[in-house]
Formats: sequence, structure tokens, C-alpha cells
Amino acid sequence: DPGAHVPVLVVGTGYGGSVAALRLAQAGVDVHMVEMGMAWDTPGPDGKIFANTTSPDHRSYWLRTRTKQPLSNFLGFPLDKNVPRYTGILDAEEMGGIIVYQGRGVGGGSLVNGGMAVTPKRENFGAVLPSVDADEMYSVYYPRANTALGVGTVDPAWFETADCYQYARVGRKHAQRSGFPFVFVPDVYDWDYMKQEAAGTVTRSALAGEILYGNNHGKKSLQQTYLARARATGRVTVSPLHKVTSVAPASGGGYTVVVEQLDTGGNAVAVKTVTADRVFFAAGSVGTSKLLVKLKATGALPGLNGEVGRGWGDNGNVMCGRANHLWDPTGSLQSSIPCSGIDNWAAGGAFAEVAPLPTGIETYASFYLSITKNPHRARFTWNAAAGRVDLDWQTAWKQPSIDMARTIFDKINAKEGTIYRTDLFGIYKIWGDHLTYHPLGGAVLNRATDNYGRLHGHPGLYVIDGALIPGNTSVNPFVTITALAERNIEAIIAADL
Ligand code: FAE
Repeated sequence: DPGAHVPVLVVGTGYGGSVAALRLAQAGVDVHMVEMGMAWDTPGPDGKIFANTTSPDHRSYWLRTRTKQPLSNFLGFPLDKNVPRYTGILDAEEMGGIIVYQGRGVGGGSLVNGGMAVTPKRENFGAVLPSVDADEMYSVYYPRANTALGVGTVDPAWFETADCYQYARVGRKHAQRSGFPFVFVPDVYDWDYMKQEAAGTVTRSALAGEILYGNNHGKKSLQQTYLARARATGRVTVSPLHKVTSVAPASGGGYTVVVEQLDTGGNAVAVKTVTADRVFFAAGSVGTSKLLVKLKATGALPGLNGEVGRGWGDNGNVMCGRANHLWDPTGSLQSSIPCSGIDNWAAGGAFAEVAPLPTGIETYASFYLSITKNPHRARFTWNAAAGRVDLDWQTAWKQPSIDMARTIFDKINAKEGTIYRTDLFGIYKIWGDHLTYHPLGGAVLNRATDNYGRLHGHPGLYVIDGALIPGNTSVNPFVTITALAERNIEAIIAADL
């Protein structure tokens, strides 16, 4: 309600926000969550909540009139098409030199992602979060996050026989023949449900190619895990299609939060003001960074320090495909949920997930999303003339990622006598180096905040999402975002409330 007062307001409903809401509610605190995206709890005219990957419609993109598919081309043909402008689920946000893909809606990135739930190797953790006690993370908070997220691993015996993972078995064969470690990767997808999909006894989701625009079945998004438990406490309310635009100290203490209510065309239809004793920024790396940089530059939060906006990275994401021989088909039926990867982090700085190309036809292609040790970090700044926040990432900064990914795929190509695909990202373009799925940083732990996410300069303001992590996690990031949020909220509840 406009004019209302709430003890805690959480900006965003992704991993960090959902952890904060659940744990605060369990501690007896009433929490209000504000989410700019839709609720995603109501079927559309086709009876489904989410659109399929192969037939994007108005539900698929955040306020675009044309799709912006990560794989833009196939066999020389561009894949993008016009769609009605709508508050859809996937934001392809163009930030100068890079397109940053993000989930929009109650559940944040958990709605659109592949569910790959990877805990970094212990020996890599010091570089991920240098100021955090690794013993505590690996004994308490990673296990707590993995349990609450519902993480599991494919049944290895079923994997060997499942048609839908032929692409992964081909990926394994090629990795091992070149001497690379092949690993199974855990996921939050319900693996029993996937077995039933393969057996034809339930409605298909992963085996119908669903990913990117939401999964109608099988995937345990935050709606099924943290957010369901948070709502069950009776202390958590959520306002979808509401966007936070300002947070500033209130005269009587606490913070004044300005919220725009959006319609499904993205227009502000009402502006509401609430006061909150405490505000948790959980709008994602880009969302939180953009808000804080703007609020500092425009004088709303003058006490924020000069670290706000710094330390942003793309988790070293780069994509590529390889063209296999005709005797190495990868399968016309491919599970959209990856279950495996190639680990060359120690030797070459790259961890590559063996990714699906769920086109429904045999492509003879192997497809990979590599996470690399890219050293470049970008900065968000306030562009007063344009009234927006800019990011100074440069496309050429992907070159180290390409070089690191090549430590795997040049060798595999040489061994197999194969070549890179040049038709997936344009015409004669090998590398998907224009995007990231894994934005991280912008309000880095122990720099813009204290060692638990308390923002310097304004008591009662916290960052609790991917903005805390300085640009790279060495693997897919959401388990680390969740575990760090579990650690921080425990300390905050104990000391501040
Ligand atoms: P996030 O989940 O992005 O949530 C932030 C929320 O805040 C969103 O719902 C926003 O709509 C909302 N918001 C933003 N600004 C405002 C505002 N001003 N007012 C109100 N609400 C706002 O943040 N990671 C993995 O670990 N494994 C994977 O397999 C994987 N696959 C991915 C595939 C795709 C296509 C994408 C896009 C991402 C993938 N990720 C994956 C990344 C993962 O989803 C991401 O790191 C987390 O979702 C980030 O969590 P946060 O809590 O930081």
C-alpha cells in the first residue's frame, strides 16, 4: 500500500532476495518483496505458463519487439523474429559492449536458467571470495544452499542409455580422447521427472526443449523452493510488476522507497512511496549496481563509497559449437538440461559445460558454454546527460576467454579431425563472445559493503545478490550466490535485528 511502513523491503526475488526473505521471516520479521517482472503463476491462452524455446512469443522477452536469441543463426539463417512488446521473462539487456541475459519475474534468474547447480572446487574458492572463511562455507553454507535448492545429479546408469543425453556422451568421448577431465554437473531439475519424460508417462519439459523462457514442469525454480517456504511462513508478501526506482534516508529514520507499478507494456501506471526500516538490494548484479550508482550520483544515497559500481565481470562466458563427423551424431532428441562438463580450469582457465542444441533435428553439432578465468573487470557509471547508468565493458575483452576456451576445443578438433561451427552466431563467426548469462559484481563484498553485505555509509541498507561477487566464480554462479546469502543473512539476523 502507498504510504505503508514495512520492517524489511527486499528489491528483487532472485536467489539473494529469496534467501533473505525466508530467513528473515523464519526469524519473525515481516518482509515485503518488490519484483519488476511478472508473477508467472497463470497459464496463457495455450494453457501453459511459459513459452517453448523453439517458438518464442510475447512471454519470452522483456520489453522487446524482436527476439534476441543467444544463438542467433542456424545453417546461415537468422532465427530472430518479431514479438509483441511485453513484460516477458528473459531480458537481453544491451550494455554497450555486451548483452547481459537475465531473468525477469518472481524467481529471478531461476525462471530462465539451466539449473546447473555447481559448487566451486575448494582450491578455487580463495580467488572467488577472498575475504570469506572457506571452512565455514564448505561445512555449513554450501551444504545448506544445496539442500534448500534441491540439487541432485543425473543417475549415471540411466545417463548411459538415455537417448536425450547422446550429445553429452559424445561430449564425454571427445573430452576423454583428448585427455580432459569429464565431470557430471549437478542440477536442480527433478531427475525422476526427466526419466518419466523419457518413458513417455508425463508431459515433457526438458525433453520438449524448454529452457530460456521458463520450464513448465520438472525444474525446481525458486518458486518451488525458497519462495514457497518463505510464503508458507505467512510473513512474506510479494508485489510483481513493481519496480524500485529510488531509496533515500527518511526524515524519521529508515528509508523512503519509491516504487513504480508497471503494466504489461512496461509503462508506469502508478508511483508509490513506502518507508522501510531496512532495505535489501537483491535486484541482481546489474539491477543492484545500476540502482546504487544512480542513487549515489544523484545524491539520494551520498554516503555510499567509491567502490559502488566497480568490479563487474561476465564470469568469463563464451560459447562455441563444433561440427562432428557424420558417424558422430549428437541426437535429434536432446534434454535442454545440461548434466556434464569438461574441466580444464587448472591447466587452461576454462570449465566448459556440454550444452544441448535442442532443435528437434540431428545437427551433428557439439555445443559448449565455457566459463573462463577472464581477468577484465568493468565499471558502472552514471551518465547524467542520458539519465542512465552505463557499463564500460569492451567486446575485445572477451579475447582471453576465447584463448582459454581454445585450450580445450582446438585440441579436441585436432584429435577428432573436426572444425568449429561458423553458423551459430552469425555468418562465419565461431565465438559467441557478445553475451553473458552470468553477470557478477558491481557492489563487491568487503569493498562497497562490509564482509557481510552491509553497505558502507548507510546503516540498514544491504546487498545480498550476485553484485557482491567480484566477477567470477570459476563455475556457474547461483549456488555460490545462494550460499553467500545464507552466510550473510545469518550474521545480519544475529547482529542487526
Ligand atoms: P537475479 O536472479 O537476477 O534476480 C534479480 C531480480 O530482481 C530479477 O527478478 C529482476 O527482475 C529483479 N529486479 C531488478 N531490478 C529491479 C528493480 N529496480 N525493482 C524490482 N525488481 C528488480 O539475481 N546460473 C547457474 O548457476 N547455473 C545455470 O545453469 C545458469 N544458467 C543460466 C541461463 C540463463 C539463460 C541465464 C540468463 C542465467 C543463468 N544462470 C545460471 C545465472 C543465474 O541465473 C544468475 O547468476 C542468478 O539468477 C543471479 O541471482 P541474483 O539473486 O543475483
